[in-house]
Amino acid sequence: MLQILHFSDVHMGSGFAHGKINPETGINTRLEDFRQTLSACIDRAIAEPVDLVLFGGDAFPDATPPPYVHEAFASQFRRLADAEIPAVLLVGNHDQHTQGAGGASLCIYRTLGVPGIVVGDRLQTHTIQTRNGAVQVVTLPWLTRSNLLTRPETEGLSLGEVNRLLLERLRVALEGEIRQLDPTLPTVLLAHLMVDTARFGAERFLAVGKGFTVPLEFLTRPCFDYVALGHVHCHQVLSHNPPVVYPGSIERVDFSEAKETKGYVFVNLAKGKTHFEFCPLSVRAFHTLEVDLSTLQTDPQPRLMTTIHQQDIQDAVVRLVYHLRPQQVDQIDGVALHQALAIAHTYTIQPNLVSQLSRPRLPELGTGVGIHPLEALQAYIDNREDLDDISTDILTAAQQLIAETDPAHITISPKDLTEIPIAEVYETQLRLL
Ligand SMILES: [Mn+2]
Repeated sequence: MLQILHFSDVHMGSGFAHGKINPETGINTRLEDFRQTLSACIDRAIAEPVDLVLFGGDAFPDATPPPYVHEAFASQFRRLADAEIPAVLLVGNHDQHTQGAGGASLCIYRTLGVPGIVVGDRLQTHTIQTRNGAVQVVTLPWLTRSNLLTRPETEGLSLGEVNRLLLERLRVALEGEIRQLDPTLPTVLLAHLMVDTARFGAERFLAVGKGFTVPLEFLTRPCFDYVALGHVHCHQVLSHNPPVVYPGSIERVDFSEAKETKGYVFVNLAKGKTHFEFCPLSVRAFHTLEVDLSTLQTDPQPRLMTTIHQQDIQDAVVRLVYHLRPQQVDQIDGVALHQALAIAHTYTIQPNLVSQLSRPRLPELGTGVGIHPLEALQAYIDNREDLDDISTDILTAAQQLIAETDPAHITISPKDLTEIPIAEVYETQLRLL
């Protein structure tokens, strides 16, 4: 049996806006947080000691981090090399440089020949000797179309067609790797990708209609005893046989990850009977304190202070969002807010003036199970006297547009109309992944 420590998505050097300069070191406190959390992972690896460390990709926000950020990452892997624990560093999308092969930020480890460190920047099988025997690690870095396709092959194709072609190539290439595996050795697939069944925070499918995703059945092959993933920041287990696991990011990169537990995965690898355990890391808390004061007829300040005191914000990254009417602005005691928030690690205050002109949602749009776009438009026009003159033209034009589209795709459900804030989170997360 082999012991493996698997973590991913370190993103060292990101989220500086949520930190402050440490006056003693001159370094942003969020870099110190990330370094400390990565160090906690490496501590565990050395304390055991494990036989192998797997890093699932996305070391930095981009492929050209400043030297001190590079150094913060490298100094932790140096500890593994000193302890003679082999490690595989997989290349994620944030690690790739646009300028050709070998451009990934992590390739420097191979160039320097750091003992025991393997860089996974292509689909390849590495047989690694550990103190408890050999293990095969198939590395599958973030795929772009240039990895498996040539320009003439993709010319004139839609994005969907390119993705289908890319998947077909991946299927063949992966099959080629699988066929030459030694069936007597324990085997891990280490991949940085979006699986079609991956979810995050708001329990929505991440993958729907968003770029290149890989079907889960590509990964759940009996030849793999464990599938170590990277890319999605929210820890999740996609399959148990074999285990297919996203450990998630090790630190909160921004507020969209406020509610997620961060950690790494400890794996006991054995042919056909792998066990794993998610191990939470103690990381800095993020809290959004939000209150609507605009409906209050009394002094809004006590409600605002109660909102702050309800949450344990000591040493947390905090954002206070309050909604108020323009007439209430003078009733807010800004000095008291700053005093109450001072125990936070960092904080931002976002007052949000509620416009007197904004209309409440039309009740007609909030009821029923699915509403036809024409009905929705009719309800809108009925509530806009200024559109009376052109209402017939609008409806006629809408009917023509709808006639040109497949009606199955354009029914608006009340759910869609209420999910705008989640959609914002969704966009934020996709940008980070
Ligand atoms: Mn990624």
